[in-house]
Amino acid sequence: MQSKSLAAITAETMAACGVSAALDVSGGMAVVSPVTGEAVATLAEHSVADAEAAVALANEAFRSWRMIPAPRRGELVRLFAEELRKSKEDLGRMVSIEAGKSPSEGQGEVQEMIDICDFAVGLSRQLYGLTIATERPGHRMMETWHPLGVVGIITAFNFPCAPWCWNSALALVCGDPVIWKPSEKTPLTALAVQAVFERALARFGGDAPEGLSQVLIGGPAVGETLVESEKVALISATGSTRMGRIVGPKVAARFGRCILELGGNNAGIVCPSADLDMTLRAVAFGAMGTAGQRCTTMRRLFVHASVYDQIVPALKKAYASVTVGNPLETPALVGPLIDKHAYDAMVAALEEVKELGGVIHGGERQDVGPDTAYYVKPAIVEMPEQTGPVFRETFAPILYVMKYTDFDDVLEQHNNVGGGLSSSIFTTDLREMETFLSARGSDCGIANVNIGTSGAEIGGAFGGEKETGGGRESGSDAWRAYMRRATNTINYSKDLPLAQGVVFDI
Ligand code: UN1
Repeated sequence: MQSKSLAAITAETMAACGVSAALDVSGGMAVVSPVTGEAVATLAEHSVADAEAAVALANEAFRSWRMIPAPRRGELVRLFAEELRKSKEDLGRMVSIEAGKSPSEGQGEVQEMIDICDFAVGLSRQLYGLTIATERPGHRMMETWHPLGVVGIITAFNFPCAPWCWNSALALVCGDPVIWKPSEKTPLTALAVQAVFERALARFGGDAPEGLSQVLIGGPAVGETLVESEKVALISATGSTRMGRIVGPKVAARFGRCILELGGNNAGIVCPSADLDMTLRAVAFGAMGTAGQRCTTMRRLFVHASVYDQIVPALKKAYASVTVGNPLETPALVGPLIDKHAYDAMVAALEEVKELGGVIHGGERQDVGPDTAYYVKPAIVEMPEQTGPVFRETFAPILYVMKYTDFDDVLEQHNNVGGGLSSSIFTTDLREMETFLSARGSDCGIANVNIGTSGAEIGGAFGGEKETGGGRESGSDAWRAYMRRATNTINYSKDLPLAQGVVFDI
Protein backbone atom coordinates (compact mmCIF):
# COMPACT_ATOMS: atom_id res chain seq x y z
CA MET A 1 0.00 0.00 0.00
CA GLN A 2 1.04 3.51 -0.76
CA SER A 3 1.74 5.31 2.51
CA LYS A 4 1.63 8.85 1.14
CA SER A 5 -1.20 10.40 -0.81
CA LEU A 6 -0.64 11.10 -4.49
CA ALA A 7 -1.10 14.81 -3.76
CA ALA A 8 1.74 14.60 -1.22
CA ILE A 9 4.01 12.77 -3.68
CA THR A 10 3.16 15.40 -6.28
CA ALA A 11 3.99 18.25 -3.92
CA GLU A 12 7.30 16.61 -2.95
CA THR A 13 8.26 15.96 -6.57
CA MET A 14 7.37 19.49 -7.62
CA ALA A 15 9.44 20.88 -4.74
CA ALA A 16 12.37 18.67 -5.77
CA CYS A 17 12.19 20.23 -9.24
CA GLY A 18 12.32 23.66 -7.62
CA VAL A 19 8.71 24.75 -8.03
CA SER A 20 7.67 27.31 -5.46
CA ALA A 21 4.18 28.12 -6.80
CA ALA A 22 1.20 27.22 -4.60
CA LEU A 23 -0.35 23.91 -5.57
CA ASP A 24 -3.48 24.32 -3.46
CA VAL A 25 -5.03 27.56 -4.65
CA SER A 26 -8.64 27.60 -3.51
CA GLY A 27 -11.02 27.89 -6.44
CA GLY A 28 -8.13 27.23 -8.84
CA MET A 29 -7.86 24.79 -11.72
CA ALA A 30 -7.94 21.20 -10.50
CA VAL A 31 -5.24 18.90 -11.84
CA VAL A 32 -6.40 15.31 -11.87
CA SER A 33 -4.03 12.36 -12.05
CA PRO A 34 -5.27 9.56 -14.30
CA VAL A 35 -3.41 7.13 -12.03
CA THR A 36 -6.17 7.36 -9.41
CA GLY A 37 -8.54 9.94 -10.83
CA GLU A 38 -7.99 12.19 -7.82
CA ALA A 39 -7.08 15.88 -7.85
CA VAL A 40 -3.40 16.23 -6.96
CA ALA A 41 -3.26 20.04 -7.11
CA THR A 42 -5.29 23.15 -7.77
CA LEU A 43 -3.47 25.87 -9.66
CA ALA A 44 -3.99 29.56 -10.20
CA GLU A 45 -4.97 30.21 -13.81
CA HIS A 46 -3.67 32.93 -16.06
CA SER A 47 -6.12 35.37 -17.59
CA VAL A 48 -6.23 36.69 -21.14
CA ALA A 49 -4.66 39.89 -19.80
CA ASP A 50 -1.81 37.81 -18.32
CA ALA A 51 -1.34 36.13 -21.69
CA GLU A 52 -1.19 39.50 -23.42
CA ALA A 53 1.36 40.71 -20.88
CA ALA A 54 3.43 37.55 -21.48
CA VAL A 55 3.42 38.24 -25.22
CA ALA A 56 4.56 41.83 -24.62
CA LEU A 57 7.34 40.73 -22.27
CA ALA A 58 8.49 38.04 -24.70
CA ASN A 59 8.68 40.59 -27.50
CA GLU A 60 10.78 42.80 -25.28
CA ALA A 61 13.04 39.80 -24.58
CA PHE A 62 13.30 39.13 -28.31
CA ARG A 63 14.89 42.55 -28.91
CA SER A 64 17.93 41.62 -26.85
CA TRP A 65 18.03 37.82 -27.23
CA ARG A 66 18.25 38.05 -31.03
CA MET A 67 21.48 40.06 -30.65
CA ILE A 68 23.24 37.46 -28.48
CA PRO A 69 25.47 35.25 -30.66
CA ALA A 70 23.87 31.91 -31.38
CA PRO A 71 26.66 29.81 -29.78
CA ARG A 72 26.18 31.81 -26.58
CA ARG A 73 22.44 31.13 -26.80
CA GLY A 74 23.40 27.49 -27.17
CA GLU A 75 25.25 27.70 -23.87
CA LEU A 76 21.94 28.34 -22.11
CA VAL A 77 20.47 25.23 -23.70
CA ARG A 78 23.59 23.26 -22.72
CA LEU A 79 23.13 24.30 -19.08
CA PHE A 80 19.44 23.41 -19.33
CA ALA A 81 20.36 19.91 -20.51
CA GLU A 82 22.64 19.58 -17.47
CA GLU A 83 19.81 20.57 -15.16
CA LEU A 84 17.43 18.20 -16.93
CA ARG A 85 19.87 15.36 -16.33
CA LYS A 86 19.87 16.16 -12.61
CA SER A 87 16.06 16.23 -12.50
CA LYS A 88 15.37 13.36 -14.87
CA GLU A 89 13.81 11.12 -12.26
CA ASP A 90 11.63 13.82 -10.71
CA LEU A 91 10.41 15.14 -14.04
CA GLY A 92 9.78 11.60 -15.20
CA ARG A 93 7.69 11.03 -12.09
CA MET A 94 5.66 14.15 -12.84
CA VAL A 95 4.98 12.76 -16.32
CA SER A 96 3.85 9.50 -14.73
CA ILE A 97 1.61 11.29 -12.24
CA GLU A 98 -0.02 13.57 -14.81
CA ALA A 99 -0.08 11.40 -17.93
CA GLY A 100 -0.05 7.94 -16.33
CA LYS A 101 3.08 6.69 -18.09
CA SER A 102 5.33 3.96 -16.75
CA PRO A 103 8.52 5.25 -15.07
CA SER A 104 10.54 4.06 -18.05
CA GLU A 105 8.34 5.96 -20.49
CA GLY A 106 8.11 9.01 -18.21
CA GLN A 107 11.88 9.20 -17.95
CA GLY A 108 12.17 8.40 -21.64
CA GLU A 109 10.26 11.57 -22.35
CA VAL A 110 12.73 13.57 -20.27
CA GLN A 111 15.57 11.84 -22.11
CA GLU A 112 13.99 13.05 -25.34
CA MET A 113 14.28 16.60 -23.96
CA ILE A 114 17.94 16.06 -23.07
CA ASP A 115 18.63 14.68 -26.53
CA ILE A 116 17.05 17.61 -28.35
CA CYS A 117 18.95 20.04 -26.12
CA ASP A 118 22.24 18.35 -27.06
CA PHE A 119 21.20 18.55 -30.71
CA ALA A 120 20.32 22.23 -30.35
CA VAL A 121 23.66 23.05 -28.71
CA GLY A 122 25.51 21.70 -31.75
CA LEU A 123 23.03 23.45 -34.01
CA SER A 124 23.81 26.77 -32.35
CA ARG A 125 27.08 26.74 -34.31
CA GLN A 126 25.50 25.46 -37.51
CA LEU A 127 22.68 27.83 -38.48
CA TYR A 128 24.06 27.76 -41.99
CA GLY A 129 22.95 29.79 -44.96
CA LEU A 130 24.00 29.16 -48.56
CA THR A 131 26.33 31.08 -50.81
CA ILE A 132 24.65 31.21 -54.21
CA ALA A 133 26.22 31.75 -57.65
CA THR A 134 25.10 35.07 -59.12
CA GLU A 135 24.71 35.92 -62.79
CA ARG A 136 26.25 39.36 -62.32
CA PRO A 137 30.01 40.01 -62.28
CA GLY A 138 31.43 41.52 -59.11
CA HIS A 139 28.47 40.40 -57.07
CA ARG A 140 27.98 37.94 -54.31
CA MET A 141 24.71 36.35 -53.22
CA MET A 142 24.05 34.57 -49.96
CA GLU A 143 21.33 33.86 -47.52
CA THR A 144 21.31 34.72 -43.85
CA TRP A 145 19.10 33.21 -41.18
CA HIS A 146 17.83 35.60 -38.54
CA PRO A 147 15.78 35.03 -35.39
CA LEU A 148 12.06 35.02 -36.16
CA GLY A 149 10.29 36.32 -33.06
CA VAL A 150 8.20 34.96 -30.23
CA VAL A 151 7.21 31.30 -30.48
CA GLY A 152 3.95 30.10 -28.89
CA ILE A 153 4.04 26.41 -28.01
CA ILE A 154 0.80 24.55 -27.35
CA THR A 155 1.23 20.99 -26.12
CA ALA A 156 -1.03 18.00 -25.50
CA PHE A 157 -1.50 15.84 -22.40
CA ASN A 158 0.05 12.69 -23.83
CA PHE A 159 3.55 14.14 -24.08
CA PRO A 160 3.54 16.76 -21.33
CA CYS A 161 7.09 18.00 -21.91
CA ALA A 162 9.13 16.55 -24.82
CA PRO A 163 7.29 18.38 -27.64
CA TRP A 164 7.74 21.67 -25.79
CA CYS A 165 11.46 20.98 -25.73
CA TRP A 166 11.66 19.99 -29.42
CA ASN A 167 10.36 23.49 -30.07
CA SER A 168 11.93 25.52 -27.30
CA ALA A 169 15.48 24.12 -27.53
CA LEU A 170 15.56 25.02 -31.22
CA ALA A 171 13.72 28.32 -30.75
CA LEU A 172 16.12 29.46 -28.04
CA VAL A 173 19.27 28.81 -30.07
CA CYS A 174 17.56 30.38 -33.08
CA GLY A 175 17.08 33.57 -31.03
CA ASP A 176 13.37 33.30 -30.21
CA PRO A 177 11.70 33.61 -26.79
CA VAL A 178 9.05 31.00 -26.05
CA ILE A 179 5.64 31.00 -24.38
CA TRP A 180 4.25 27.64 -23.40
CA LYS A 181 0.58 26.81 -23.07
CA PRO A 182 0.52 23.21 -21.79
CA SER A 183 -2.58 21.02 -21.80
CA GLU A 184 -4.97 21.78 -18.93
CA LYS A 185 -4.53 18.10 -18.06
CA THR A 186 -0.77 18.32 -17.52
CA PRO A 187 0.19 21.80 -16.30
CA LEU A 188 2.29 20.58 -13.36
CA THR A 189 4.96 19.01 -15.55
CA ALA A 190 5.19 22.34 -17.41
CA LEU A 191 5.71 24.24 -14.17
CA ALA A 192 8.33 21.71 -13.08
CA VAL A 193 10.19 22.01 -16.40
CA GLN A 194 10.05 25.79 -16.16
CA ALA A 195 11.59 25.64 -12.67
CA VAL A 196 14.41 23.45 -14.02
CA PHE A 197 14.90 25.90 -16.89
CA GLU A 198 15.13 28.75 -14.40
CA ARG A 199 18.00 26.97 -12.67
CA ALA A 200 19.83 26.97 -15.99
CA LEU A 201 19.00 30.66 -16.46
CA ALA A 202 20.44 31.49 -13.04
CA ARG A 203 23.70 29.77 -13.99
CA PHE A 204 23.76 31.40 -17.43
CA GLY A 205 24.12 34.92 -16.09
CA GLY A 206 22.92 38.37 -16.90
CA ASP A 207 22.61 38.45 -20.66
CA ALA A 208 19.41 36.38 -20.70
CA PRO A 209 16.47 38.78 -20.75
CA GLU A 210 13.45 38.41 -18.51
CA GLY A 211 10.60 36.55 -20.17
CA LEU A 212 12.73 34.31 -22.38
CA SER A 213 10.61 31.31 -21.43
CA GLN A 214 7.16 31.69 -19.92
CA VAL A 215 4.38 29.27 -19.03
CA LEU A 216 0.69 30.13 -19.20
CA ILE A 217 -1.66 27.98 -17.18
CA GLY A 218 -5.23 27.95 -18.33
CA GLY A 219 -7.80 26.91 -20.86
CA PRO A 220 -8.57 27.67 -24.50
CA ALA A 221 -8.90 31.46 -24.00
CA VAL A 222 -5.24 31.68 -23.07
CA GLY A 223 -4.22 29.55 -26.05
CA GLU A 224 -6.38 31.64 -28.37
CA THR A 225 -4.64 34.79 -27.21
CA LEU A 226 -1.36 33.36 -28.45
CA VAL A 227 -2.93 32.04 -31.65
CA GLU A 228 -4.52 35.38 -32.51
CA SER A 229 -1.69 37.68 -31.48
CA GLU A 230 0.26 39.23 -34.33
CA LYS A 231 3.11 39.50 -31.88
CA VAL A 232 3.55 35.72 -31.82
CA ALA A 233 5.52 34.96 -34.95
CA LEU A 234 5.19 31.19 -34.84
CA ILE A 235 2.60 28.93 -33.28
CA SER A 236 3.67 25.34 -32.82
CA ALA A 237 0.68 23.27 -31.78
CA THR A 238 0.44 19.60 -30.90
CA GLY A 239 -2.99 18.06 -30.48
CA SER A 240 -6.05 16.79 -32.29
CA THR A 241 -6.90 17.43 -35.92
CA ARG A 242 -10.01 19.21 -34.61
CA MET A 243 -7.79 21.65 -32.72
CA GLY A 244 -5.57 22.10 -35.78
CA ARG A 245 -8.56 23.01 -37.93
CA ILE A 246 -9.23 25.90 -35.55
CA VAL A 247 -5.64 27.02 -34.98
CA GLY A 248 -4.34 26.74 -38.57
CA PRO A 249 -6.79 29.15 -40.26
CA LYS A 250 -6.54 31.67 -37.40
CA VAL A 251 -2.76 31.86 -37.68
CA ALA A 252 -2.95 31.92 -41.48
CA ALA A 253 -5.45 34.81 -41.37
CA ARG A 254 -2.80 36.99 -39.76
CA PHE A 255 0.01 35.58 -41.96
CA GLY A 256 1.65 34.02 -38.94
CA ARG A 257 3.67 30.85 -39.15
CA CYS A 258 2.35 27.57 -37.90
CA ILE A 259 3.75 24.14 -37.12
CA LEU A 260 0.90 21.69 -36.67
CA GLU A 261 1.50 18.23 -35.25
CA LEU A 262 -1.93 16.66 -35.18
CA GLY A 263 -3.50 13.24 -35.15
CA GLY A 264 -2.27 10.13 -36.91
CA ASN A 265 -3.85 6.88 -37.99
CA ASN A 266 -0.64 4.94 -38.17
CA ALA A 267 -0.39 1.51 -39.71
CA GLY A 268 1.98 -1.38 -40.07
CA ILE A 269 2.15 -3.87 -42.93
CA VAL A 270 3.34 -7.38 -42.14
CA CYS A 271 4.68 -9.03 -45.29
CA PRO A 272 5.22 -12.76 -45.96
CA SER A 273 8.98 -12.54 -45.34
CA ALA A 274 8.74 -10.59 -42.05
CA ASP A 275 10.76 -11.65 -39.03
CA LEU A 276 7.66 -12.52 -37.03
CA ASP A 277 9.19 -12.55 -33.58
CA MET A 278 10.59 -9.06 -34.05
CA THR A 279 7.34 -7.88 -35.65
CA LEU A 280 5.37 -9.13 -32.67
CA ARG A 281 7.48 -7.12 -30.23
CA ALA A 282 7.44 -4.00 -32.41
CA VAL A 283 3.67 -4.13 -32.84
CA ALA A 284 3.12 -4.77 -29.12
CA PHE A 285 5.00 -1.63 -28.09
CA GLY A 286 3.67 0.42 -30.98
CA ALA A 287 0.03 -0.41 -30.31
CA MET A 288 -0.13 -0.90 -26.53
CA GLY A 289 2.68 1.38 -25.27
CA THR A 290 1.52 4.55 -23.48
CA ALA A 291 -1.94 2.86 -23.45
CA GLY A 292 -2.35 3.74 -27.11
CA GLN A 293 -2.14 7.45 -26.37
CA ARG A 294 0.74 8.49 -28.60
CA CYS A 295 0.12 10.36 -31.79
CA THR A 296 2.45 7.73 -33.26
CA THR A 297 0.57 4.75 -31.78
CA MET A 298 0.03 1.90 -34.24
CA ARG A 299 -3.70 1.75 -34.85
CA ARG A 300 -4.00 -0.44 -37.97
CA LEU A 301 -2.15 -3.60 -38.94
CA PHE A 302 -2.35 -5.18 -42.39
CA VAL A 303 -1.17 -8.79 -42.30
CA HIS A 304 -0.45 -10.92 -45.36
CA ALA A 305 -2.75 -13.93 -45.52
CA SER A 306 0.23 -16.34 -45.53
CA VAL A 307 1.40 -15.25 -42.06
CA TYR A 308 -1.92 -14.16 -40.54
CA ASP A 309 -2.45 -17.41 -38.64
CA GLN A 310 1.00 -17.18 -37.12
CA ILE A 311 1.22 -13.54 -36.08
CA VAL A 312 -2.37 -12.82 -35.06
CA PRO A 313 -2.67 -15.65 -32.49
CA ALA A 314 0.72 -14.61 -31.08
CA LEU A 315 -0.48 -11.02 -30.84
CA LYS A 316 -3.70 -12.08 -29.14
CA LYS A 317 -1.62 -13.96 -26.59
CA ALA A 318 0.60 -10.93 -25.98
CA TYR A 319 -2.49 -8.74 -25.59
CA ALA A 320 -4.06 -11.16 -23.13
CA SER A 321 -0.95 -11.32 -20.98
CA VAL A 322 0.11 -7.66 -20.95
CA THR A 323 0.17 -6.12 -17.48
CA VAL A 324 -2.15 -3.18 -16.86
CA GLY A 325 -1.93 -1.17 -13.68
CA ASN A 326 -0.85 1.76 -11.58
CA PRO A 327 2.44 3.00 -13.08
CA LEU A 328 3.65 4.41 -9.79
CA GLU A 329 3.16 1.30 -7.72
CA THR A 330 3.44 -1.65 -10.10
CA PRO A 331 5.75 -2.63 -12.96
CA ALA A 332 2.74 -2.69 -15.34
CA LEU A 333 3.53 -1.99 -18.99
CA VAL A 334 0.20 -0.31 -19.65
CA GLY A 335 -1.07 2.52 -17.47
CA PRO A 336 -4.41 4.30 -17.39
CA LEU A 337 -6.34 6.21 -20.03
CA ILE A 338 -6.24 9.91 -19.38
CA ASP A 339 -9.90 10.24 -18.31
CA LYS A 340 -13.48 9.05 -18.64
CA HIS A 341 -13.88 10.85 -21.93
CA ALA A 342 -11.07 8.73 -23.41
CA TYR A 343 -12.63 5.57 -21.99
CA ASP A 344 -16.05 6.44 -23.40
CA ALA A 345 -14.51 7.06 -26.83
CA MET A 346 -12.86 3.63 -26.70
CA VAL A 347 -16.10 1.90 -25.68
CA ALA A 348 -18.00 3.70 -28.45
CA ALA A 349 -15.44 2.73 -31.10
CA LEU A 350 -15.53 -0.91 -30.00
CA GLU A 351 -19.32 -0.98 -30.05
CA GLU A 352 -19.32 0.46 -33.53
CA VAL A 353 -16.79 -2.05 -34.93
CA LYS A 354 -18.72 -4.95 -33.46
CA GLU A 355 -21.69 -3.89 -35.60
CA LEU A 356 -19.37 -3.83 -38.60
CA GLY A 357 -18.26 -7.42 -38.14
CA GLY A 358 -15.15 -6.82 -36.02
CA VAL A 359 -14.03 -9.59 -33.66
CA ILE A 360 -12.77 -7.97 -30.47
CA HIS A 361 -10.19 -9.49 -28.15
CA GLY A 362 -9.64 -7.54 -24.92
CA GLY A 363 -10.76 -3.96 -24.41
CA GLU A 364 -12.43 -4.57 -21.03
CA ARG A 365 -12.13 -2.10 -18.19
CA GLN A 366 -9.74 -3.41 -15.56
CA ASP A 367 -10.46 -3.36 -11.87
CA VAL A 368 -6.98 -2.25 -10.84
CA GLY A 369 -7.67 1.21 -9.44
CA PRO A 370 -10.38 3.34 -7.94
CA ASP A 371 -13.61 3.94 -9.87
CA THR A 372 -12.32 7.36 -10.84
CA ALA A 373 -9.41 5.88 -12.83
CA TYR A 374 -9.80 4.24 -16.25
CA TYR A 375 -7.60 1.23 -16.84
CA VAL A 376 -8.36 -0.97 -19.83
CA LYS A 377 -7.01 -4.13 -21.36
CA PRO A 378 -5.68 -3.13 -24.79
CA ALA A 379 -7.95 -4.36 -27.57
CA ILE A 380 -7.04 -6.16 -30.74
CA VAL A 381 -9.86 -6.21 -33.28
CA GLU A 382 -9.91 -8.48 -36.32
CA MET A 383 -11.71 -6.55 -39.03
CA PRO A 384 -13.08 -7.88 -42.31
CA GLU A 385 -12.14 -4.61 -44.00
CA GLN A 386 -11.10 -1.03 -43.36
CA THR A 387 -14.34 0.63 -42.36
CA GLY A 388 -16.05 2.79 -39.71
CA PRO A 389 -13.84 3.72 -36.75
CA VAL A 390 -10.82 2.17 -38.48
CA PHE A 391 -10.71 5.38 -40.49
CA ARG A 392 -10.52 7.49 -37.34
CA GLU A 393 -7.97 8.09 -34.62
CA THR A 394 -9.44 6.88 -31.34
CA PHE A 395 -6.91 7.88 -28.70
CA ALA A 396 -6.92 4.53 -26.91
CA PRO A 397 -5.22 1.12 -27.22
CA ILE A 398 -7.21 -0.39 -30.08
CA LEU A 399 -5.37 -2.18 -32.88
CA TYR A 400 -7.45 -3.04 -35.95
CA VAL A 401 -6.03 -6.04 -37.80
CA MET A 402 -6.86 -6.76 -41.44
CA LYS A 403 -5.78 -9.46 -43.85
CA TYR A 404 -4.32 -8.62 -47.25
CA THR A 405 -3.15 -10.57 -50.28
CA ASP A 406 -2.02 -7.99 -52.84
CA PHE A 407 0.87 -5.63 -52.06
CA ASP A 408 -0.24 -2.77 -54.34
CA ASP A 409 -3.72 -2.96 -52.91
CA VAL A 410 -2.47 -2.85 -49.33
CA LEU A 411 -0.42 0.25 -50.10
CA GLU A 412 -3.62 1.94 -51.33
CA GLN A 413 -5.47 0.94 -48.19
CA HIS A 414 -2.58 2.03 -46.04
CA ASN A 415 -2.72 5.55 -47.44
CA ASN A 416 -6.50 5.77 -47.61
CA VAL A 417 -6.98 7.53 -44.23
CA GLY A 418 -6.90 11.15 -43.07
CA GLY A 419 -3.79 10.95 -40.91
CA GLY A 420 -0.31 10.90 -42.40
CA LEU A 421 2.05 10.75 -39.45
CA SER A 422 3.84 7.42 -39.08
CA SER A 423 3.99 4.03 -40.78
CA SER A 424 5.93 0.78 -40.74
CA ILE A 425 6.59 -2.17 -42.98
CA PHE A 426 7.82 -5.50 -41.68
CA THR A 427 9.63 -7.34 -44.44
CA THR A 428 12.99 -8.72 -45.45
CA ASP A 429 12.11 -8.36 -49.13
CA LEU A 430 14.10 -5.55 -50.67
CA ARG A 431 11.51 -4.74 -53.32
CA GLU A 432 8.67 -4.40 -50.83
CA MET A 433 10.79 -2.31 -48.52
CA GLU A 434 11.97 0.11 -51.19
CA THR A 435 8.49 0.38 -52.71
CA PHE A 436 7.07 1.26 -49.29
CA LEU A 437 9.68 4.02 -48.95
CA SER A 438 9.25 5.25 -52.53
CA ALA A 439 7.03 7.97 -54.01
CA ARG A 440 4.19 5.50 -54.43
CA GLY A 441 4.66 3.97 -51.01
CA SER A 442 3.74 5.29 -47.57
CA ASP A 443 2.45 8.88 -47.71
CA CYS A 444 3.41 9.57 -44.10
CA GLY A 445 6.00 11.94 -42.63
CA ILE A 446 7.62 8.93 -40.96
CA ALA A 447 8.06 5.63 -42.83
CA ASN A 448 9.91 2.87 -40.99
CA VAL A 449 11.20 -0.58 -41.83
CA ASN A 450 11.19 -3.38 -39.26
CA ILE A 451 10.48 -1.10 -36.33
CA GLY A 452 7.18 0.17 -35.01
CA THR A 453 5.46 3.47 -35.77
CA SER A 454 6.21 5.13 -32.42
CA GLY A 455 9.34 6.01 -30.51
CA ALA A 456 11.00 8.30 -33.04
CA GLU A 457 14.45 9.66 -32.26
CA ILE A 458 14.93 13.42 -32.05
CA GLY A 459 17.52 13.56 -34.85
CA GLY A 460 14.94 13.24 -37.61
CA ALA A 461 12.27 15.78 -38.51
CA PHE A 462 9.09 14.79 -36.69
CA GLY A 463 5.63 15.35 -38.15
CA GLY A 464 3.34 14.25 -40.92
CA GLU A 465 1.16 15.01 -43.88
CA LYS A 466 -2.56 15.45 -44.61
CA GLU A 467 -4.65 15.70 -41.43
CA THR A 468 -1.49 15.48 -39.36
CA GLY A 469 -0.95 19.11 -40.32
CA GLY A 470 2.27 19.11 -42.34
CA GLY A 471 4.51 20.56 -39.61
CA ARG A 472 7.99 19.33 -38.80
CA GLU A 473 9.66 19.67 -35.42
CA SER A 474 12.78 18.36 -33.72
CA GLY A 475 15.79 17.30 -35.81
CA SER A 476 17.11 17.56 -39.37
CA ASP A 477 16.47 21.08 -40.72
CA ALA A 478 13.28 21.72 -38.72
CA TRP A 479 15.15 24.65 -37.13
CA ARG A 480 14.50 26.74 -40.23
CA ALA A 481 10.87 27.26 -39.19
CA TYR A 482 12.13 29.19 -36.18
CA MET A 483 14.15 31.67 -38.25
CA ARG A 484 13.52 34.04 -41.10
CA ARG A 485 15.60 33.83 -44.24
CA ALA A 486 17.09 36.90 -45.88
CA THR A 487 18.58 36.68 -49.37
CA ASN A 488 21.44 39.15 -49.66
CA THR A 489 23.04 40.35 -52.91
CA ILE A 490 26.20 42.41 -52.56
CA ASN A 491 27.72 44.41 -55.39
CA TYR A 492 31.45 44.88 -54.88
CA SER A 493 32.10 46.12 -58.45
CA LYS A 494 32.04 49.63 -59.87
CA ASP A 495 29.23 48.82 -62.32
CA LEU A 496 25.54 48.26 -61.89
CA PRO A 497 24.56 45.41 -64.20
CA LEU A 498 20.89 44.53 -63.83
CA ALA A 499 19.71 40.97 -63.54
CA GLN A 500 18.10 39.27 -66.53
CA GLY A 501 20.12 41.63 -68.79
CA VAL A 502 17.61 44.45 -68.30
CA VAL A 503 18.84 47.85 -69.54
CA PHE A 504 17.75 50.99 -67.72
CA ASP A 505 20.31 53.70 -68.56
CA ILE A 506 19.70 57.16 -67.26
C1 UN1 B 1 3.31 12.41 -29.54
O1 UN1 B 1 2.68 11.40 -29.31
O2 UN1 B 1 2.72 13.54 -29.58
O3 UN1 B 1 7.76 9.03 -31.69
C2 UN1 B 1 4.77 12.46 -29.71
C3 UN1 B 1 7.25 9.00 -30.57
C4 UN1 B 1 7.73 10.03 -29.57
C5 UN1 B 1 6.95 11.29 -29.71
C6 UN1 B 1 5.46 11.13 -29.72
N1 UN1 B 1 9.12 10.29 -29.80
O4 UN1 B 1 6.42 8.18 -30.24
